[in-house]
Amino acid sequence: MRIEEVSLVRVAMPLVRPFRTSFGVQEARDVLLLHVVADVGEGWGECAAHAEPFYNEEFTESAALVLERWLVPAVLGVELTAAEVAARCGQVKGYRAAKAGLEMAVLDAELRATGVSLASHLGGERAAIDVGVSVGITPTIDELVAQVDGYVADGYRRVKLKIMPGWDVEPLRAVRAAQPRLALQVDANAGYRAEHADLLATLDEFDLLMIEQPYEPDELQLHAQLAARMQTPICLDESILSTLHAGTALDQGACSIVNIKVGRVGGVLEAQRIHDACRERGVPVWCGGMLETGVGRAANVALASLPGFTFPADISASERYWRRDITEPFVLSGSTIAVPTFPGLGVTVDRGALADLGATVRTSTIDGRTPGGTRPFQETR
Ligand code: SMG
Ligand code: MG
Repeated sequence: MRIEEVSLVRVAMPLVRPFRTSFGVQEARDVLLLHVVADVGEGWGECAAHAEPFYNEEFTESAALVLERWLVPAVLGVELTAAEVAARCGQVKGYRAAKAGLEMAVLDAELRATGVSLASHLGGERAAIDVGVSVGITPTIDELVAQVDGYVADGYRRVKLKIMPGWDVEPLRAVRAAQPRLALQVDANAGYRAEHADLLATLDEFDLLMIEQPYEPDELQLHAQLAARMQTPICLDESILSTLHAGTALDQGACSIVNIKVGRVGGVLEAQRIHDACRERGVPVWCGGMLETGVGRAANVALASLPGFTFPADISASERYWRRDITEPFVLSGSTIAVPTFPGLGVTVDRGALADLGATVRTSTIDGRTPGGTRPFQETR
């Protein structure tokens, strides 16, 4: 296909409730969507970067700038397939969430044009996926227990608690007491240091599915040391940026479970390769979340329908995040979410909702008068 126009759609979306992790609190998402118009039709993608560079280096403003200056010019007016987007963007180092958003939009256009859903394109095998909910750090332990009880009442059968030094053993003890049989796991977002190893080892008593990313992303050796002394499996999130990273971490014994996020690894196709590599080694994976809108959520749900995704995903129903999403909402059924079956991502972006939320749109197009020429980005709405 030939890409004729790319728009960056930026919209501030307030979260239903603030989400606190070991690195800070979020009350709204600075969302960046990609819209492409190709000769075969249109497609949408979502860049999963957040407003601040606290989860990883990338942040929305930086992703938008890199897209405008380098990534979009690398694909605009070019004849390509979605599978070639990553290579065309390869000169730019990093910025994986920006690349993932662009690839997603091109892939959506390609699959819509051929009438194939993303899930079937990737080799998905399930009509619905098991999901859980990720619960942020709350002002009090009572509020945490109340939130967890509420999500369990909604139907969620797996809960992930965010932990950090000073918010680990006590909150876990309270939640375990209230929910003795709940499938429970924790995520530290790299909040711990080597001196916390003894404390982390005591978390074995809570019968957790896994501990996610206790240490800094580069600390593979520390993770391996912890894994060797704990019964609870270690899962890596921030450490794994590629199939190569996944292989290295597994070889070193730094984890035995891998969290796969489309934005963190540079796109849904690299995410699929990590899944394949882990499956070949018999390593379970699961799909992480970055508080996506319906656009990114659709890609996550499709990905999580692949057979190697054996733990419940951090893909909750739309109402857990948004009062009004910008696509049709994903709804919970039991503790599952249905996999879209329509072509491409299988969701429709609600332009009216985007307008109501005050979205800004910047667009670059090919210049019909100059062979190979493009018009620079300008605000269009
Ligand atoms: O999308 O439900 C979601 C959020 C899941 O906890 C979640 N994501 O490290 O796994 C993680 C975090 C990253 C985002 S925290 C603001
Ligand atoms: Mg995580």
